[in-house]
Amino acid sequence: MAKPTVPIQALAQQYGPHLNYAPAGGWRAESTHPYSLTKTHCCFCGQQCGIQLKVHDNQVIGFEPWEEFPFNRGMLCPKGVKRYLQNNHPDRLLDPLLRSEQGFRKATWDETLDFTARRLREIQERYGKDAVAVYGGASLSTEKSYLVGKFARVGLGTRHVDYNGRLCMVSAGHAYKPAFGVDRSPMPWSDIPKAQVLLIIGANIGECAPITTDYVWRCRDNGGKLIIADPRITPIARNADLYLPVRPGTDLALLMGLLHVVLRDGLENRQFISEHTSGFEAVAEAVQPYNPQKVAEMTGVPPQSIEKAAHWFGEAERAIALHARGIEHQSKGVENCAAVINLCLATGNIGREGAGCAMITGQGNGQGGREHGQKCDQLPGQRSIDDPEARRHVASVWGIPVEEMPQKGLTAVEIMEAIHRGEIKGLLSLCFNPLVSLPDANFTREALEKLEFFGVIDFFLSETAQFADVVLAGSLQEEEEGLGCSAEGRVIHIRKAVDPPGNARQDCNILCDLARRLGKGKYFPYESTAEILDELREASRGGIADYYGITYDKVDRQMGVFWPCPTLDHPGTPRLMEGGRSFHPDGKCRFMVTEWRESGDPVAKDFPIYLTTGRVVSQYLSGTQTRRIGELVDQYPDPRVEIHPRMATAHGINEGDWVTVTTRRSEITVQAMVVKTIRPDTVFIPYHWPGERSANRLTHRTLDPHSKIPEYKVSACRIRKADGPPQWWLTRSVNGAQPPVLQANAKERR
Ligand SMILES: Nc1nc2c(c(=O)[nH]1)N[C@H]1C(S)=C(S)[C@@H](COP(=O)(O)OP(=O)(O)OC[C@H]3O[C@@H](n4cnc5c(=O)[nH]c(N)nc54)[C@H](O)[C@@H]3O)O[C@H]1N2
Ligand SMILES: Nc1nc2c(c(=O)[nH]1)N[C@H]1C(S)=C(S)[C@@H](COP(=O)(O)OP(=O)(O)OC[C@H]3O[C@@H](n4cnc5c(=O)[nH]c(N)nc54)[C@H](O)[C@@H]3O)O[C@H]1N2
Ligand code: SF4
Ligand SMILES: [Mo]
Repeated sequence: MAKPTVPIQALAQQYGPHLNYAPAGGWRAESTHPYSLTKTHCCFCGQQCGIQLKVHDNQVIGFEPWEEFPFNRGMLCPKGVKRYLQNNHPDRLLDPLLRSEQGFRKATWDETLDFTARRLREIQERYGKDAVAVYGGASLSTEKSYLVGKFARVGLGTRHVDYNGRLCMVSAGHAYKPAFGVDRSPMPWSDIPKAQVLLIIGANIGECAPITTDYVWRCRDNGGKLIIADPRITPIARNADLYLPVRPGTDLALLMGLLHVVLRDGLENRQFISEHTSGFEAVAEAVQPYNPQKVAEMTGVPPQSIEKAAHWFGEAERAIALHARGIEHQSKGVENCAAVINLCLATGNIGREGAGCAMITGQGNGQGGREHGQKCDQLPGQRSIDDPEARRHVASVWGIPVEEMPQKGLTAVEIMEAIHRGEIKGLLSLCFNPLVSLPDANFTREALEKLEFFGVIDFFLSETAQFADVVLAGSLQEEEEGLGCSAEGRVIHIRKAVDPPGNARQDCNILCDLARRLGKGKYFPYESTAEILDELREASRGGIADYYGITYDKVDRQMGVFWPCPTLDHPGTPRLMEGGRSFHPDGKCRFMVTEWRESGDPVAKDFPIYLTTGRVVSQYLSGTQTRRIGELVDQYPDPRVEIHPRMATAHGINEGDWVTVTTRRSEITVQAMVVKTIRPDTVFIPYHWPGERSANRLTHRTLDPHSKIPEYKVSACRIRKADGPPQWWLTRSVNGAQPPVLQANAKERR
């Protein structure tokens, strides 16, 4: 089907690119009517803070803290206190939309679902089953993400199903799984305050895991020392005992250097190494050349700081290393994580109170969403899709012949590349906004334009959804019952507070209805998410992420259950590998050899500056949700480029000047934020915006060879002072600062 090149449709013009802002205090004045409170969780990041939503007349009208929930004890960050403004937002999609000559038009469910099923079937008949792909997401509840995997493999029979966690959590998983046999934080967060040394590498905890800050401060109050490695002096780094200003993309050398010093000075734990690990000798040999002098040259971290960090970590009885996307969003993301693990294994810091390593999971259900089969290489229970026994087990739970279980498919970025090559012709996407979040956005845009059929399930018309043929109006987190799993491995209960508004439907209901129209209804007979959970419990039974013993009731009673939880009377497992025993059959933890290599977009004469990208506290991911909330937008309205004063002076740039940042792919023009808190050879741009404000126009598609994560954290760029404001700024609104607010309010539109 021919697509307009710039698919700005009638409704798209109404909804975007200028989004509606929710005013302070919500869309309606605080109700004086009685309200009820629903204990649930924040829909945003992987901390999954407990919160109580205030409900009146089937609408979420506010919140109250949930003081008893042990993880956050009532605390919330700036996004958490505004999350309630979405349920009733005037941009909510209240009906399914169908693309017509004039743009999108409202349509009925029968029309849109029949059309979707027909187009998917036609494409599969013409080009084969694998010509369609499914994208899922890790903001979905665990039941929904289980359903996405089953829908793709049974409903459509395609092998191509993957999710947005491929941009997020996979480097950690691809290191932890081979090292420990399990992909989960090995320790609960309550271990953090007990550590004597905390190494935080590539994680902006203050802005991205705000409640974890509290655990870090408690560690320091107990006398713990804090080491931070980041090219930027992030808020938490300002209070560090030792700051390591690592050059983007060079963490592997730093981590190998730390292990070098530990081994050189005999700080390793020989007993732990011999009793609980394998592969030590090869790693010891690999780090041999990484002496502090050499590492200092590679990373920009002074040799004395490398020595000091290694000694603090190696001499501590209890040390913890925490990491996030700063080291994982690299073409050697997996090896960076492996190097963190090697350091902890060599010093015996695993499986004990106050000791260990952990990835700080990013997305709301970033943990639960990577356990039950929406990944291309995975079946429920964190089972490998290549494992014949796992295939047999899951096929029998699903009631399909094992030969019909599709094999491993492509990963998220590879799916977009296959679409660009014309190999994948149809895409169904939920909970993913790839136009904003994938690297090299111009490429993504070209790919989306080539799709013969594109269906999206979302509750807002995201930038990506504007390319769709159908948009199915789905549900917010609080509109459907389910489980999630937080960064520390705690399974939590997302309670349904309200029904979806208007004619919007629950995501599970949409997927099951679609499966029926594809002739696969008998595999999707569920009347409730509890029934999906029951099937998931069976499907995961005996697997690594064993949920058999987890029920909604038990999660409520215990305020969360840490998996694995193999039986109904099992209390759950807060700390994994207690005593050093891994999940591998031999019980050993495995060292992994790591090897240095350059990043995929190296700095050179024409592009001499490092560009790194990431987040700010007030915005969330691709911004479809938080760019619609006024008070959050006011905190940081548009992307800016952080530049060190020395680099700014060299380029004649002052605070607030317009700066054009150019990479080998493209350029964007944003305002300068001149700060002393960044390395003088590096600039930083947050990525939460679309179009001409999109940092992902600049990034590149180099992937880590194992995890297939893009290298968002390292690009090469040059900068110049722009002549004046860019087009996006000049045309953004009448008064230059505030996008226009749509007149109609939610009530009128219903
Ligand atoms: N406010 C807010 N919070 C969020 C999110 C959000 O969008 N907004 N998203 C959630 C999600 S999905 C995720 S994945 C997490 C992400 O959480 P984080 O990983 O903490 O956040 P990022 O900003 O992506 O990057 C972290 C840090 O890496 C640093 N960095 C950049 N390059 C390098 C490098 O080469 N080496 C090292 N060591 N550090 C480097 C950056 O300066 C930054 O401070 O946050 C979660 N929480
Ligand atoms: N340059 C650069 N790019 C990055 C990163 C970076 O650091 N730098 N970080 C990467 C990371 S870590 C991540 S996690 C990705 C995130 O990238 P995306 O996953 O694309 O971002 P989201 O904003 O979560 O998009 C999710 C979409 O799903 C919708 N949605 C949310 N919850 C639900 C739900 O329950 N049901 C349905 N149907 N829809 C829902 C939202 O409205 C939104 O439109 O971005 C990646 N991109
Ligand atoms: S820290 Fe994360 S989960 Fe907690 S309130 Fe903030 S965004 Fe929500
Ligand atoms: Mo993420």
